[in-house]
Amino acid sequence: MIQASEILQIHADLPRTPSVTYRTTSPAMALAEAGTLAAFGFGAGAPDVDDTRWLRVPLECFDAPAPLEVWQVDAEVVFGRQDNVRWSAGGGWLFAAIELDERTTGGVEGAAHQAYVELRRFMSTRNERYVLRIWNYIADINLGDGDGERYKQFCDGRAAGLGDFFAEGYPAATAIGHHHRDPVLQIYLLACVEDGVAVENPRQTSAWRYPREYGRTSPGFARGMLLPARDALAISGTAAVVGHTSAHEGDLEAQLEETLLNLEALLATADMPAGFDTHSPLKGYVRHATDAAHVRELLQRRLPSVPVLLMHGDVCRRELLVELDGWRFK
Ligand code: 3EB
Repeated sequence: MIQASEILQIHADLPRTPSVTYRTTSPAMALAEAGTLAAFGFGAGAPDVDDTRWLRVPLECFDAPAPLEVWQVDAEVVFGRQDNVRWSAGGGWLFAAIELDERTTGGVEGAAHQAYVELRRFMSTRNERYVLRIWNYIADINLGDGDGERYKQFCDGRAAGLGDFFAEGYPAATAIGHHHRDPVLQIYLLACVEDGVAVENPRQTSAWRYPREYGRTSPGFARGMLLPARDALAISGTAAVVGHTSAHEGDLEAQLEETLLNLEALLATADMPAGFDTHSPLKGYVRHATDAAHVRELLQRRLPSVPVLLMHGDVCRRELLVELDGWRFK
């Protein structure tokens, strides 16, 4: 018979959920703090720091100065590099990142293929077997038409590189277009020694079931992922997609409202507290820089007290003007 004390023990052994904060500090300060697993700088102004836990994300932030994003665990952190993959680990958690220049891979499909092959090969050497959350930042994501659109080429390469890696279930994910002058594909992930619980959104068709019109290869991602300790939800890139259809073409405000309805439905499905507050850092990706002030004002009104980083980024469907992702901590 299992004793209550053993159940508590099992629970206590689960990796403690990392913290995610946005703050105005220097990379050196953030990286020197105990338990820093990763720190992110945004845009061309982010400094180059020789530490595998530091990542410069090729998206411009509309806040000046751009805050850093910092991930911290309650443990010692070790870090290193293996071929093109830089990584750090501690407390049962793993951060891994890869950046490939498409000019060395023959385009975006080749870059996605190679990046996922390398990430997969690296993951096979690790105890943190469960990839719970992935971010993909892609140059000129909406360039090209129909099946030739670069996002669709990315999806083809990603699926080919992954093979059966996510056969047991997809992680939560984001895929956003960047405007960096170099055609770099950047992918980073958070993995854990324990599995999470994938959550789908009752308002949205699961991405892997999207019909053919959205491309040869359906994107493989879950709408959200509960971390093993069940006290945090990783929220995938979420836009005004209802069923599988883009809603409110050309109407920024209506798209944002629809996105918030999607997020509320996701929280309810995940059994997380309703609404967003100081414990739910979010990112907003805005297609047109001229919409940034409007999006900031709408979010301040609708989600007061929520830490939001507003970034210049393109949603993978060209009719979509804004997307949100982030975290809901209990
Ligand atoms: C959507 O709802 C928006 O290709 O990994 C969101 C999150 C989107 C992840 C991906 C794509 C991806 O379909 C697009």
